[in-house]
Amino acid sequence: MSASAPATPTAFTEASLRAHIAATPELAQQFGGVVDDLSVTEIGDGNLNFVFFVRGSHGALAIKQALPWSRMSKGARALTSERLAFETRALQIFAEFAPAHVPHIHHYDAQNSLMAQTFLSPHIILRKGLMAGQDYPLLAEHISTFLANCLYGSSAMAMAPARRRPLVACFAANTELCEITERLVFTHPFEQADSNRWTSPQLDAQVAALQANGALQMRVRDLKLRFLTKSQALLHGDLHSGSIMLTATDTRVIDPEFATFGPMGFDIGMLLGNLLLAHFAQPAHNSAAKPQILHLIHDIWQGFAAKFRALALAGPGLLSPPQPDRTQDYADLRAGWVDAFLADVLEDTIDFAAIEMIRRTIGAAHVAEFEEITDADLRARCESAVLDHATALLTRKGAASGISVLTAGR
Ligand code: SR1
Ligand code: MG
Repeated sequence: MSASAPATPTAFTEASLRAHIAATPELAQQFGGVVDDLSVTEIGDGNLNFVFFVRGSHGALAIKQALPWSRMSKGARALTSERLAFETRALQIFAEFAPAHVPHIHHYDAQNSLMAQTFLSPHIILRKGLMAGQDYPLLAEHISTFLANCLYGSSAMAMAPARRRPLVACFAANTELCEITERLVFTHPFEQADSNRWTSPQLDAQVAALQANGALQMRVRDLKLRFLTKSQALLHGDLHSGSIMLTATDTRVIDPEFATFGPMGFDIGMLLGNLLLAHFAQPAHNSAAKPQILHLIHDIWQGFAAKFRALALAGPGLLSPPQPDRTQDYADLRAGWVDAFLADVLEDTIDFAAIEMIRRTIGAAHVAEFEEITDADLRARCESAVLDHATALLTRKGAASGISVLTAGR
């Protein structure tokens, strides 16, 4: 695939998008050809793009437009519209491996940098559900399936090199979005940068100590190197709890515009790190922290590991025994190999979860769980615990005994 650069797209307004849909048969047919009664509302609340909810009497769509600048900069910061091509391609690949857990793409238009996908309803963003104290009994099952299927399916264990090499090259060109991650996740929070912000003055001394911690600094550099070079699988690239929409029975992963090939533990760790952030913020939102989120973290990892292991051992793939009739001879060796592989993914998962927790606390991009705490002292107490826990994780010694390392002491 070539994620070709679109011509400079014009920003749609609600009115001009309605006219564009009426004039575009591929879009109009999604509404049964009935376009007179379309209501169009801009509902996006992310950092980068515009999202329109289009509803008619015969259908509904979510239409995303990626302009050549980031939404949060209001036009000041240039950003290639090509990100929507990467998002579209990633969603198409994820749909091959986990069709039940991504929205369906109905239309992609590179010229206008516009993509139409299923309007997910009555789904809400996971982060908002967790903040409202919702429990999601099927989330771990669903998201561990998404992770295992997509990470294994796009790995060199499963995907033929002739298909995979061009894909790796294609997504390696998602340079601008990856640069945001390299800067905002791995670099700025660990140095003095204008974009950093934290609850001040309460956290000033703790941030100074964290940035002066040599062991932590070296681990962060090592993690950045792993992100840059360990091309294990096609990553979503920004799998936080704002990138999942769900109901009690249905879970969909959205917004993979940061997609690139990278270490499997990056996606898993970003998700688990955001769940831990939700847990650490609970004292400010509820009277007492509830254990559901910690159970969720355990269940997601255990589900992922079990499903990944089953996929890798079932083959066909890299781990297939050399001769079908020798399967038994290799059974233990193959199982041991997968377990060692998963132990390495676990180390990455813990590390990337910890770095995500730090960057969401002292970097440029924070999370609603903390942003909505109005009592600065209470917010700082919760955030201080985040920084302590994440620093301990990143400077831990020895191999992790299991996912419980991530939630120890909580
Ligand atoms: C400029 S974008 C800031 C952050 O929002 C996205 O969701 C990514 O997490 C990015 O780091
Ligand atoms: Mg996003």
